[in-house]
Amino acid sequence: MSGDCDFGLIGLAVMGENLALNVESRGYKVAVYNRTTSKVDDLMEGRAKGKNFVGTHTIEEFVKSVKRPRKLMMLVKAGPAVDALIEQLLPHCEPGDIIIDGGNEYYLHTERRVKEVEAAGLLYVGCGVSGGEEGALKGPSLMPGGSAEAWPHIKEMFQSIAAKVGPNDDIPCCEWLGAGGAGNYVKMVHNGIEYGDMQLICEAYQLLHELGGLTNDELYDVFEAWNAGELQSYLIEITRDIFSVKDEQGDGHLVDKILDVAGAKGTGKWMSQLALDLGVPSTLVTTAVFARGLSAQKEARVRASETLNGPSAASNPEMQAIAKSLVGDRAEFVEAVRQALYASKIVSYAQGFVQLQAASAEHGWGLDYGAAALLWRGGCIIRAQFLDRIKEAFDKDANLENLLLDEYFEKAVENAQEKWRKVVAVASIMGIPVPAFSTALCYYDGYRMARLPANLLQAQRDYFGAHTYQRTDQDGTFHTEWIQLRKEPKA
Ligand code: NBP
Repeated sequence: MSGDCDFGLIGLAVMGENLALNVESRGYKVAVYNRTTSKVDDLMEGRAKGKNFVGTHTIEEFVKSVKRPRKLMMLVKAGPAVDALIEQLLPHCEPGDIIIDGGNEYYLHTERRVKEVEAAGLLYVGCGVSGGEEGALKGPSLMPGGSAEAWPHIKEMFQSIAAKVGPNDDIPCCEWLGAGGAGNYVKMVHNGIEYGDMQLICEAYQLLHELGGLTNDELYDVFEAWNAGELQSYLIEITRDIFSVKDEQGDGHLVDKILDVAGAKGTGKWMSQLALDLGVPSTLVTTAVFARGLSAQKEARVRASETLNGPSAASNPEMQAIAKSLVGDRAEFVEAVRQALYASKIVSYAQGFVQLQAASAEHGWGLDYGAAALLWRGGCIIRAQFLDRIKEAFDKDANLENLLLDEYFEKAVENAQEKWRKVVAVASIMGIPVPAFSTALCYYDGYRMARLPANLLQAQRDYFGAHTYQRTDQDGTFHTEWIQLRKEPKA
């Protein structure tokens, strides 16, 4: 038996409730269920009143109220809750039904669930959802992957509820990404890039505020100007807004009253861990994760600040003169920081796509990188104008090895690098930590070096552990008895 709903949604917390309303607003009839069933009643009596919804109080009633092949989406806490729900859904579902998980799930869980659910004759989709509560309601970025057969069934509905971009606002930020956990992986990299972007903006803020002496009102103007150019993005826009908000409980701006301890939910850490597993240097996200970790050691930092000294640059006229000669006057400094931010951001995205390529190769997903860039163009937290350029780069060359090799980005970094280097140098001279600006620059310099000092590293490994090495002038694997050949030490 099946009902007449086009779609079913489980999980009526912020994301689920708003997504259900979004789907209904596009002309679909929606069944809803929540473990705590009073939330179903609250929705039916509240925001869903008079709309095309069916509220259900058991999983069986929920499943039976949806048309076959059923499209049943979960937006619940990731992890065991999803496994528990799949177990409850399966006995009531029928072959061909589609179970969709919209949570921030670890991609390997989705890889496993695709196999388990397909073995039961159903289809399974792990769909990254980005854009928070507002995105879920008005148009999120959707990143689906899993059982490919499910895509034709959900495509129209998912593309209709997704954010739209393009000159006519008609290109949906929702495309099929690939098999298994591809959708969750792309969402995880999105979140990791978000970590990098936020850290870069925070470093720009500290430089402008502490070195440049800009007030919150001046920072507002700077971020407003930046948002009108190549840095245009949601994160720059909300940062601008933050500098305008006054503290309702006292004097001054709210941002100055907020404790400098950053929280994290873990997707940045996943991306860093997986980068290490793949052996790809995603240094921006890793640095951003560590920067949040250092911020969380607030009490230790306060103690250390009473003991550890930095350069006396702030009070040293000679150092200040060097800094000034590097970055010029205030306007030039602001522009230099903008260029450092832009170049570092390009490196961050380049690293994200390299990691996606490595993961896709390992799992055989056949990821479409241009599509991933397009999905991030609207609806999500990292939405930014320059994602159009990334899409264009992958449209030109689907197998582009690194974004930095695309002509547009190559030139952009080349144009920015002089100022970028000066900003990192000045920060170092003045004792201001810019871990993300610096690691981005180190990656750029390391990546463009035909020869790195790893020759010496290989010699060290062979010396102490007989790990062998290869030569530049001959094929084969070599080992040297370094102690026998070395110069006798004096002592
Ligand atoms: P939460 O992540 O806070 O989850 C709350 C929902 O999960 C409630 O409906 C709750 O039911 C249900 N739930 C739990 Br907890 N354990 C359950 C179980 N064992 N069986 C059935 N249901 C269970 O909600 P959210 O913030 O709306 O996020 C939903 C998903 O979307 C998460 O994976 C999240 O990571 C992801 N996401 C969130 C955002 C965001 O901005 N919040 C953005 C993008 C993605 P109950 O009412 O009975 O407790």
